[in-house]
Formats: sequence, C-alpha cells, structure tokens
Amino acid sequence: MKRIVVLISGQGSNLDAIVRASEAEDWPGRVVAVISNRADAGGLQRARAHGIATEVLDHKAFADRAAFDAALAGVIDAHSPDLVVLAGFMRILTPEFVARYEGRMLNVHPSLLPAFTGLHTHRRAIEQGCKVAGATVHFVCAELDHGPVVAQAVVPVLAGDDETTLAKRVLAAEHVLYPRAVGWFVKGELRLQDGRVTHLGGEPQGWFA
Ligand code: NHR
Ligand code: GAR
Repeated sequence: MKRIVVLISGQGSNLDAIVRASEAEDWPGRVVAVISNRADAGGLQRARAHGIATEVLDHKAFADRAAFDAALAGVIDAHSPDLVVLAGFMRILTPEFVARYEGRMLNVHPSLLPAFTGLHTHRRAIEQGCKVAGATVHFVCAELDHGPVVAQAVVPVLAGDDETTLAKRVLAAEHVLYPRAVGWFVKGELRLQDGRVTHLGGEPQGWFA
C-alpha cells in the first residue's frame, strides 16, 4: 500500500474527493495523515470523519520559512509517505523542502498552467477576458507553480461569471481531476522524464470537464 500524506489549509474538498476515490476504487494507496498549517481548517474535520490521523503545524509559530519547513518535513516523515499531496495548501515551500520530496509531491493549482501562476487566478482570468479556465495537477518543483504537468481539466468562462462562480466550476473539475491523477501515481502508471509526465497506459491527461 502506498502511503499518502495530504497537506491542507482550508476546507479540504479535494482531500475528501481523494479519500473517497481511494476507498471506492480500492487503490493500492491510502491517505494516512492530513496536516494543516491552520487549526481552523475545515478539512481536519473531514479527515477525522474518515478516521485519518490529523496534525496541525502553525506556520506563525516559526521564525522563518526554513524553520517551518524543517518542522513540517519532520511531521510528514513520521508517517513515511510515498506521496505528499498539496490540496489547497497555502504556504510557499522552500527549495530544500521541495528537493526532499522531488518526484513524489503533487499540487493542484486552480488555473491552466503556465497561465496564472500564484494567487487570485479566477479574478485574473476573468479580467483578461479568458473564455476557458481550469485546473492543473503538477509535480511540485522549487519554482512556484512550474512543476511538470500531470493532468489538466478545462471549464468554460461564462458571460456574467464572477470570481465565486468560476471558482466553483473549477473546483468541481478538480474533484475529478485530482483523484484521477493521484490514483495514477499510486498505481505506478506515471512516468516523469525530462520534465514531462506521461501516463504509461496512454490515458488522456487533459479533458473538458
Ligand atoms: N511551493 C513550491 N516551492 N512550489 C510550488 O509549486 C508550490 C509551493 C507551495 C504551494 C500551491 C500554490 C497554488 O497551487 C503551492 C505550490 C500558496 C501561494 C502563496 O502565495 C502561492 C501558490 C500556492 C500556494 N502563499 C502565501 C505565502 O506567503 C500565503 C498566502 C496565504 O496564506 O493566503 O506563502 O496556487
Ligand atoms: C482549490 O481550488 C485549489 O486549487 C486551490 O484552493 C482550493 C482548495 O479547495 N489552491 C490554491 O489556491 C493554492 N494556492 P479545498 O480546500 O476545498 O480542496
């Protein structure tokens, strides 16, 4: 069984989607721990409801990013993960931390990368007049939102959309996208080579949600 540790900061709806898929599809992988940098993250309750161990590590209790990341690595490694999953985790990670989990840490980002790295992706897509938006699952590398792309889902931007309505549509797409990508990883179906990710069975890695 592959051991998955999930990092969250918020409501944890992607966490929930991943846990449900892992059980329903009987993956050779399970979420063994959920770690939040915020004690009030709703995802902690969801994790407990599934009987999953939870930990809180408040970044504000540390002098700097390096100190927080070192402590975070300690908490993660205590669970011996094969895969670390960022699911709405809102702290930028240091290059040292990222190197430790190279090739075994995934993130979901709410845009079609390489467009709109960073924050406020939905607002920026609407401001730019984009007609499609979406979400990307990528391996995490030191440069923010620049890691090798595993999968992408596209949704329309509709006339009259605001940040909230677009975010909702993208999030629904993430709930299909992220479990699928994590499932591929735990089944050993992904190959990462020369900064590109291919699905060994030839499954489509991009689609319209
Ligand atoms: N770290 C590295 N090195 N590389 C990535 O690709 C990362 C990462 C850490 C998090 C998620 C990411 C996203 O999907 C992620 C990818 C937080 C921020 C941010 O600016 C940006 C991108 C992402 C996550 N965080 C502020 C900070 O100072 C805090 C914002 C807040 O607390 O609300 O860390 O979008
Ligand atoms: C998701 O839309 C995710 O893509 C985004 O936050 C939401 C988390 O939802 N991530 C980021 O913006 C990272 N900077 P969730 O907590 O319900 O999974």
